[in-house]
Amino acid sequence: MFLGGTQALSAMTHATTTHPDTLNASTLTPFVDPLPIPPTAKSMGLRPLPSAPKTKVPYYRLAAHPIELKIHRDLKPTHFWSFGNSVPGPTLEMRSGEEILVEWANELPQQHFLPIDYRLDGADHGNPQVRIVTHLHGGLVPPEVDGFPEEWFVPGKSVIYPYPIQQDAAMLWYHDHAMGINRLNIYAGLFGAAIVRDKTEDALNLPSGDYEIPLIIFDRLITPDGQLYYPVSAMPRAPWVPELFGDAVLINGKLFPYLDVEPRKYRFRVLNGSNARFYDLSFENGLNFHQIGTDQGLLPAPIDLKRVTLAPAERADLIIDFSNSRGEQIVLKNDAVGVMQFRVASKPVSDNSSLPKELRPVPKIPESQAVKTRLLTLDEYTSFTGQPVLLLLNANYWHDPISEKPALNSTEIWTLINPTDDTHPIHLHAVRFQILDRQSYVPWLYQTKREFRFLGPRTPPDPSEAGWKDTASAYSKMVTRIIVPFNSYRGRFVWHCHILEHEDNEMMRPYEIV
Ligand SMILES: [Cu+2]
Repeated sequence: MFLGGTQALSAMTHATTTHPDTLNASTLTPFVDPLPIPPTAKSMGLRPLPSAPKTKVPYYRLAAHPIELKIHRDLKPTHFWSFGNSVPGPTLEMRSGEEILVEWANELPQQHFLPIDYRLDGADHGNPQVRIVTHLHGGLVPPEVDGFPEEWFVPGKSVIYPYPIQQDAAMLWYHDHAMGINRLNIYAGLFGAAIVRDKTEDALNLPSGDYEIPLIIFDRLITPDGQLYYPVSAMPRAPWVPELFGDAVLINGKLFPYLDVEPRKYRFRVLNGSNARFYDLSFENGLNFHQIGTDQGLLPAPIDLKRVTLAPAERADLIIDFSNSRGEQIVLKNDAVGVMQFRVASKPVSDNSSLPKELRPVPKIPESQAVKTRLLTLDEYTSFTGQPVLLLLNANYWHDPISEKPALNSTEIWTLINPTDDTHPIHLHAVRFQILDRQSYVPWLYQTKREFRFLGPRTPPDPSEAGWKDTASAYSKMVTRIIVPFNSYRGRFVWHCHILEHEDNEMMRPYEIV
């Protein structure tokens, strides 16, 4: 059994229950809007690299600004913030070994349109309301271009980040990372896909061009007049809520879209861009997914799945073969709810693309390679009414001194100890890693006596997450071990929970590769 489904449910136990001011998305007619495909970002010519002025590389400019977007035929346009004219913003196409320059600009208004909690670190009164800084999630890039949460900038300003991409082909994504308001900025629409390609992938003859499509899934709460609604707590001076769950599940910016497909193989690059929701995707008719990749690129071989489970920020690279479904209309479900429809044409087509048996070797990192094991707890603190009020990593606040200082080119095991009722998707910047195993344990014994009593054997990762990862689900009441080679760059980065409400309320820590 794959734990994702049940564990995902436990992550929802703190969901704020009713939102009288929001629309019930299930009352909208499904499958009346075609799936939008975010445009590819266009380079604005070549520019010299700041570090090597004789070298000119493609230059892009992505400016955050307000837009209005139709998310459903029967809704008025919705106000978003975007790095383009769509949400998600334009897709950045990159090749391993080729550097690019991206200017991230802030052309937003001075006032935020979502509820800021001024108690949160970084969002304090005195700081400007509107601040952005972009992180390339999964990008193995130097600290000065990683988008450190405190290196935000205000409307009218911009930064130019050179990205020296030298990593395996993978689907990355860019998103805002501004301290204390990250959950609001991403909710507002400040994110998009970034695809890295390389020669190994080229040689595989996977479906490409019109047959390779990103599916970026994110949930929102929508008011009856079609606007984004972000809930607040019952306490006016502490509006933070522990998780955001919306009943409106958007794919590439549309609610319940449909996609006309030919009866052949397609490659879908699926990203969970939600604040807190886990997805459990399946086809109503039982069609298979062939998963070929994880967060950080290709798996050693395709695996066949009936369900695909994704925590916030996780990606799945999927091949879906519609060749035996001519003339059918196939609904993609999340849990029991249909979220998208594929309309398969009836006329047969020729398909020259491949689903190779072997993709890219992913050598397992031996545990013996690790020079250090860190025990790190994931902590949640609740009020007297049982409401979560604060989340920490290893009982440390953001501003506590840096405690994790792995050496450059060393390998470590990070043991994530989760006594809470939630699954926390843990993301480390600047590295890729492998999941070693998970094991049930007795939380109170560890919390009181620092003793481990295990309730079962170590379970290896599910085949769907047994490749290179940058985000791993640390399941409730379990110990999750990851093995991490710190072989990118020296400097200060962050690691955090990718439930954005947790991250904004102290479940994020700096770490330093030394
Ligand atoms: Cu969390």
